[in-house]
Amino acid sequence: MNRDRVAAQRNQLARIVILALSGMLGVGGLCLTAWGAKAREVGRGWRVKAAAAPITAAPAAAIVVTKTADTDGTCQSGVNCSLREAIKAANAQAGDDTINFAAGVTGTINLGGPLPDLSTNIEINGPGANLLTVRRNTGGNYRIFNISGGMTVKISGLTISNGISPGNDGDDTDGGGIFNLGALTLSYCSISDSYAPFGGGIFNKGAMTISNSTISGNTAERYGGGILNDFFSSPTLTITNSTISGNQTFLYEGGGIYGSGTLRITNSTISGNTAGSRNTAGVGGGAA
Ligand SMILES: [Ca+2]
Repeated sequence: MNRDRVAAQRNQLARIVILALSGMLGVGGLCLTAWGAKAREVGRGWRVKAAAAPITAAPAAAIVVTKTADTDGTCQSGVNCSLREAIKAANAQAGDDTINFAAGVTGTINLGGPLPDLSTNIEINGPGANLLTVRRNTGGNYRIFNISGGMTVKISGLTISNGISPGNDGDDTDGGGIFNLGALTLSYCSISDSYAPFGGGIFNKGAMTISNSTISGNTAERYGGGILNDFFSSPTLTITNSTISGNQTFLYEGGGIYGSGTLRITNSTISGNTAGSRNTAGVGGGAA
């Protein structure tokens, strides 16, 4: 049986199905999709034509980081570009962005100051949490990543470490490693050794998904040593295949996670977290 005959039989079959549906629904001029072809009533007969490919804008080329040095100049993608310069370039250019790392960009990015907020839709694809760390080094107290409201951000394959929330008032007290106002997906990441009064590792005020990641060794003075899902803004947090361990609060609940809003945890380990001495609600050190 040749291809033309197969196609003819499929078209005939599509016609029968469509006619049957048209009859059932009593609808003429019905448009249905069958076997990837769009059938349309034309006059008294049927014509089957291939569906046109959707028209989409070409995605911007990925910005490629080439070094661990935290320089603050202009990114020459794939040639001479730091993570800081790549984020600046992504924020400055229209459209969604992707940041990749050239082969051999491994070890530690020691930051000399806060990175620009992630204020564009962006995907940052690290080489692996065991291969590349981004950490606060000099330049005062700051978080590692701030995700602006309304942005869709994906971060994978990085260790994010040693962040400290920048101040003692309002949102500045929230989130030592990451402060999320957008839609953030973290995968294959490690968030470690960070500090804030609220949400030592992560403070989530948006929509957040964490998978295949480790949140460890973070400290909050008050609530949510590892993660605080904000009290007031009804955030959503979904955690799968991850480990929340060795985090602590000095004072109140949620050594590992303090979960208000919507919190879903599946197939994850929450262990060895401790909550503070004024934990009068008697909630354990894990998820509160
Ligand atoms: Ca952009």
